[in-house]
This record gives sequence, structure tokens and C-alpha cells, in this order.
Amino acid sequence: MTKARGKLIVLEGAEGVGKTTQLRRLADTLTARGVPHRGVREPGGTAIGNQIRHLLLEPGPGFSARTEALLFMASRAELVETDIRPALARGEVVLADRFFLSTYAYQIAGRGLSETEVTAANRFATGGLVPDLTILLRLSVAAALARTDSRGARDRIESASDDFHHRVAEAFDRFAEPTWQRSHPESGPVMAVDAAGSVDEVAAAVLTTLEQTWPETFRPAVGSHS
Ligand code: Z5A
Repeated sequence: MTKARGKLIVLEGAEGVGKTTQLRRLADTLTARGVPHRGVREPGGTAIGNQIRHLLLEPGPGFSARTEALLFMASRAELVETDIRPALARGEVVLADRFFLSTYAYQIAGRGLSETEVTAANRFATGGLVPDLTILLRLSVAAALARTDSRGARDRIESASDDFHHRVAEAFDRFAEPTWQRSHPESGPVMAVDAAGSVDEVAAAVLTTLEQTWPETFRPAVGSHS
């Protein structure tokens, strides 16, 4: 019997909304429930992807918006080919810290690149892989900044202008709209979760979203205590 394909679940949102924290929490819960899974992050997650991540985020020579977009998608291409697709084929749940919606928010809305061209380039990079679900963590810009500023120095993209971050934040807001999702099938379904609560509260909301969408995969087995 062929194994059922796994699920690609993406956590998205602007910097500081709590994606990495929630991805770890979710991974712990899936471990406790015996659900095979793996976590990946973008950019990075592979040997070449980690080198690209360094180029993209660390201070260094500047590059054009097109080069930036292609580097993000090169990192994604490698991750999809060598890690995500094999894991999905093994029937695992893949938890991704960012995916194409980040390119949409930062490179299309933020940098002003062509939606048609970047979407086509992304399709080439991913071979047409679409997330099964994106959980969009929503938090006010001020609250998210307060969380990231406690961390110290900003990276190359975090240091961009306020206008840029405004356009990015507006784009993330649009992703939650059903009309936007219907006209952007390459992004897959998106469900918004309020990220303003405590880590435990947000983790419970994320888990509930997944349990309601796929009870057979995410609900604890009868007799389990997790
Ligand atoms: N980028 C792009 O431009 N195009 C693309 O296609 C892709 C990415 C894929 C990646 O940066 C950068 O690349 C990113 C977008 C761009 N840049 N920007 N700007 P990254 O991987 O280094 O970082 P990030 O993705 O922006 O993640 P982040 O800043 O670390 O944010 P986060 O993962 O959403 O948050 P966190 O690390 O889980 O939490 C941040 C802090 O808040 C931390 O101290 C936590 O302990 C705290 N926290 C988390 N949750 C809570 C709650 N609920 N209450 C209180 N405090 C909390």
C-alpha cells in the first residue's frame, strides 16, 4: 500500500510574532503524540541554504531586489527538493518557519517586484509545491517590534525603512482575506491565529486549528495524555 503523503504546514507572519517559538511548541506536542514530523526554516535548512541565509541576512555587500528574491527562492528550491518533498513522501508532517508568503510580503509588497514574475519564479523553485495550510500569526507591529527589540541588533532586512515594513505588514494582513486567497491559489489556504496572548495561549490556538482541520492526524490518540 502506498503511504499517504504528509502535510506541509507553514507558520507565517512578520518578524517577532512568535513563529519560531510556536514551531518548537508544536513540534514538542507532535513528538508527545507520536506524529512523525520535521521542522525546517527559511532561508536555510540545508548546507547551501545556510550559506545563502548568511549572504541574505548578515551585513555585507548590497544587492538588487531581484538578486535578493532569487536567493530566497534558491534556498527554498534546495530545501523543497532535498528535505521537504522526501519527508512528505514518507508521510511526515513538515513544519516550516516561513515559505512563499514571506517572499510575497517582503519581495513583492515590500521591494515592489512584479507579482507575476516572482510567482512564476517561485513555481519553478518549488516545482509547484503548495502548503496544505499556512497559519498566519497576527500581532500589531508595535507588539512584534517590542518582542524583537529585546533581542538586540537587527539583521539586513529588519534594518530596512519603516515604509518597507509598513508594506510588509499590510501584505500579511491581506493574506487572511478569503478573496485574496481565492485569487492566489499558489499560496494555499491560510488561517489566521491571534498571536497577542501568552506562548501557551497561542500554542493552544495553533493546535486547535490543526485538530479541527485534520482530527485524524493531530488529535491525541485515545488513551494518550498529551
Ligand atoms: N524573508 C524574506 O524577505 N523573504 C523570504 O522569502 C523569506 C524570508 C523566506 C528571516 O529572518 C528574514 O528573511 C526575515 C524575512 C526575510 N526578515 N525580516 N525582517 P529570521 O529567520 O532570522 O527571523 P524571522 O523569521 O523574522 O523570525 P523572528 O524575528 O525570530 O521572529 P519569530 O520567529 O516570529 O519570533 P520568535 O523568535 O518566536 O519570538 C521573538 C521573541 O518574542 C522571542 O524573544 C520570544 O521568546 C518572544 N515571544 C514569542 N512568543 C511570545 C509570546 N506569545 N508572548 C511574549 N513573548 C513571546
